[in-house]
Amino acid sequence: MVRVAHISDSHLGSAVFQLAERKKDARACLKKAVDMALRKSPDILVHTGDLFDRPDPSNEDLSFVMELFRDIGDDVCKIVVQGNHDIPYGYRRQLSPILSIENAGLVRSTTTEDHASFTVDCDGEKVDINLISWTRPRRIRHLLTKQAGYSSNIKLLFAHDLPVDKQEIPASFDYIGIGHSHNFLLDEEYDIGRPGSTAIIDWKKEQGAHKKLIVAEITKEGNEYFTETLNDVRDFKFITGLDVTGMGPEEISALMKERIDHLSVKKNKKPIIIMEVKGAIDTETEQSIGRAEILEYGDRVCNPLFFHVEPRWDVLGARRITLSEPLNAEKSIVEYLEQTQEEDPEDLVGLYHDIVR
Ligand SMILES: [Mn+2]
Repeated sequence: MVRVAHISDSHLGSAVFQLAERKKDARACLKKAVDMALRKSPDILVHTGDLFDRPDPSNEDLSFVMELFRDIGDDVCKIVVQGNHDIPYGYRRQLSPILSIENAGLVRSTTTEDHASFTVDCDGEKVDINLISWTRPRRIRHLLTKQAGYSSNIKLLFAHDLPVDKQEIPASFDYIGIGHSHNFLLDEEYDIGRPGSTAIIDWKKEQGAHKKLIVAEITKEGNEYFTETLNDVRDFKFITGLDVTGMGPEEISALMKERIDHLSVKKNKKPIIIMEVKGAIDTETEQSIGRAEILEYGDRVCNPLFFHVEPRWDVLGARRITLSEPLNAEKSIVEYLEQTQEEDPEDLVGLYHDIVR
């Protein structure tokens, strides 16, 4: 049996809302994931790419990663494939920072190529390892076929992304570990695992998403899977379901404050709060919403690292007017003027009477 601990997509250097604190968080999230993985005593620790958010990581991030892998020691086989974020645009693969880490002897990767195949020894058990770094989809199909041959050894495939149907993946692999998408997936029938990112990178795509450490105990007869939830080190609070259709600015403001009041936050944890507001409002209302006041209120009540209001509302050119008796012209004029607050109703009603007479 060989035990694989699988993590992915750490995006070191990324910072949601340009918050410098998130760069530190990303490192802490990776450290947390690695520590969690090591507690499972894996033979192989694999990171399926996008270790960095950019192909030119900061010295801080690069030295952090080198220290992290160095401290794991040589008892664990450490593997990193190169993700699309690790590689400079245009596939100039040789410039990836992953190559530096590999050249330092800290991890195995795909060198200056887009793939690699080698055999390692895990407690006397021979394990064939096949790697595919980020490359063009056609090239991935080609590499898959090339690496697919039968082996009596345990045979593993790690790729940043496999843009093919699962039925097209050759059955000769005993476990297929992938990354790229930041949400957890485990298909035990096809033995495909994707842990999701170690941190929240893009909250719009990862809201309510699960990220997990995948531990696979692999034998030729079949695999056993264990997963453990990987929460971001930072608290993210999503306030959703606010529909402000037909409301005025004061009502909207009151609703937002009420939802802030109901949030359970530990003040010393400095969470990131994201409030999504949807519905249909008119231009006038949009301009009158006291956003600064609401943000200030949120800051006071929750002491967040950052509070963001995401306006998902549609702005209507004109406000919908409700007329209780549309055939009653006089009443309709009054109601119209009341709802639009355009002019003094008396004037127009007087004018109407003059016309009718
Ligand atoms: Mn990614």
